[in-house]
Parts: sequence; C-alpha cells; structure tokens
Amino acid sequence: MERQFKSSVITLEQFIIQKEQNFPYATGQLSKIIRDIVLASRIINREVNKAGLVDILGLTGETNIQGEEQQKLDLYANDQMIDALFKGRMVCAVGSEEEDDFIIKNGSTGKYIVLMDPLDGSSNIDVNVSIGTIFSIYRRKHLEGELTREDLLQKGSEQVAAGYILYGSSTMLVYTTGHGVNGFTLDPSIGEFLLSHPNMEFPEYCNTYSVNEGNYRDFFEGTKQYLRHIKRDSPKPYKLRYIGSMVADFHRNLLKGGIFMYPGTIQRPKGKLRLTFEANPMAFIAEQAGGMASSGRDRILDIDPQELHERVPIFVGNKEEVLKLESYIKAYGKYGREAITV
Ligand code: P6P
Repeated sequence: MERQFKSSVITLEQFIIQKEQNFPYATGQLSKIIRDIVLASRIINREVNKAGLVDILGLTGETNIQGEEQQKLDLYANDQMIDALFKGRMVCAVGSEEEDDFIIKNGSTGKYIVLMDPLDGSSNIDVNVSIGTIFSIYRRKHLEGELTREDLLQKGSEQVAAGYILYGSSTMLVYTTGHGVNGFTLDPSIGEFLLSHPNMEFPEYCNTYSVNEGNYRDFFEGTKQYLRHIKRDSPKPYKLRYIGSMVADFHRNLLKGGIFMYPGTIQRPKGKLRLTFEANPMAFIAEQAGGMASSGRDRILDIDPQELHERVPIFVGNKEEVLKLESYIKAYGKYGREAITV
C-alpha cells in the first residue's frame, strides 16, 4: 500500500502553488511579487529584531512628504522593498509613503504597480511595540506605452492583492488576492512562512474599539455620539485597545473582533491615514474577511484617489459596528467641516 506522507505544515510556497493550480490561467506573476515582498520583509524583520542593538535607531534628520520625522528603519525598509520589487521584474512602479512621488522602473516590462507603507507605526520602533509593512498590488490598465495616471492611481476596488507583514512577538504575513484572507507565521528555525491562520474572518461580534481618544474633543459630532453610545449605552462594555500601530491594532481586531478608527477632526477633516498606502489595502483585507471599511460616508474601496499621499478618515472592522458608526455620522448630519457643532 502506498505510504501516506501527511504533514499539517503548509509553507507559503506550497500554498501559492496550490492556489495557482485553482487558476490555471494565472501566470504566476502575482505570486512572484508576493515572494519578492516576503524576501524584503525577512530582511526588514532581521533589522527590526535587532534595532535596539545597533545604531540604526534614532532619526535621520530628514522628513517625509507628510512632514514626519523619518526613522532610519523607515528608509531601510523602503529601500529593501523597492530593491526586491524591481529586481523581481514583475513591478514597473512603486508608490511609497516614504517617497514624494512614484518611483518608475524605466524600461520595465512589469505589469504591476505596488503601493506601500514600508514600515507603518514607525513611532513605535524604539519602544519595541509591533510595527508592520502594508502593501497593495494593482495591475496596469494599459499594458503598452508610457505609464499613465490611470495606471498609477486606481480605486482600491481595483487591487489584485493586498496584505501586511506584522513584526510582532512573531512575524506574520496576512494577505488576500480576492479569494479570502490567509495568515502565515514565520518559523525562524527554517526561515519559512507557514500557514497558521487559514481563511481569516472577523468574529461575529465586536467588543473592542481602537481610537486615539486624545483627539476626542476635535472629533465631529457623529463620531463623538458613536463613542458615547458604545461607552454608555451598549448592553455590554467595550474594551479600548489602541497601541498606535495600525497593522497591530487591525490584526488584533481581525482575530478578536473590533473596529479601528482614525476619524477626521476639526483641524484635519480627512484624518491622518493615507488612502493609498494604509486605508485601501486594509479595506480590501477587511472586506475579504467579512468586514467593512468606510470613510464614515463612503466605502473606502470606491474612493477615487486624487493624489498619491491623500488622507482619508477610516473606520474598519466588524461590518455591524462600521454600519452603526455610519448611522451616527448620518444621524448627526453633515460630514467633515460642515459637521462642526459650534
Ligand atoms: P496617532 C503610525 O504613525 C500611524 O500611521 C498608524 O500606524 C497608527 O494607527 C496611527 O498613525 C497612530 O496615530 O495620531 O494616534 O499617534
């Protein structure tokens, strides 16, 4: 009788090959990009893990387009990702939170564009709190000729893949290609990402909210009323969990149930987080995991980006909770600046 070689361990490589078999027309190019991102993330992970030991901490003295102090690891992660993507030859352009404009690979025959936050949560780097890499993958609209704005700035609904790497107590890759969400945990002893969280979905109930309550007084009325509701009127108390690293907060809420919020404020009606580098990839993952992502008024994935670094308010997590939030914003009338109550 033929021996059965059954192992519960599935590597990322084996998973990709299995999934490619489901789509025979798939050329494997998208899988190659995922592999390139994973290669860069393992190099980044090595530096993140020893960041406290070598002089890679501290500020570069430079600032990115957002006017934020850049941590050296931000730039290191940015360079590793761009290098791996262009060497992989599948990608013709990269947009990064750390770059003022798109980086175009001249002469590239690559059909894909990657938008990324190479190291999200950088303010947590030197306090040893989990940080992450967030990525979105788009396919060129026009496969010939010069890259156009239509190729480079697409709605989030056009993403062909999105994911994040979480550099936490363990290093995890979570991604979707539009067929559900799967999580892989790095086994450092063999240097492989192993399938650890197949078919990830938000739990049915949400009992956690993640928001920087320090901005409360500047929130618009609808956001304030929603927060008052969940803290005062809800039948069961909610937990507040917020560590200021979107990838870590989102990942915990995906596993345990929750809503992550970065609302607009009177000073910053569009909030702080970027549509292209943070909101869109997390929205794609959230929807694929049975959740929802809204600006408070619009589905994040339907928003037509006007510029690479534009910001957007984001409420993402359990669908029921996001719908409840939207109802408060609607009930308390106007949106953004018009909602300012005197
Ligand atoms: P605040 C990190 O800088 C980040 O971009 C997200 O990862 C995080 O959710 C948010 O900003 C934290 O911002 O204003 O609460 O410190």
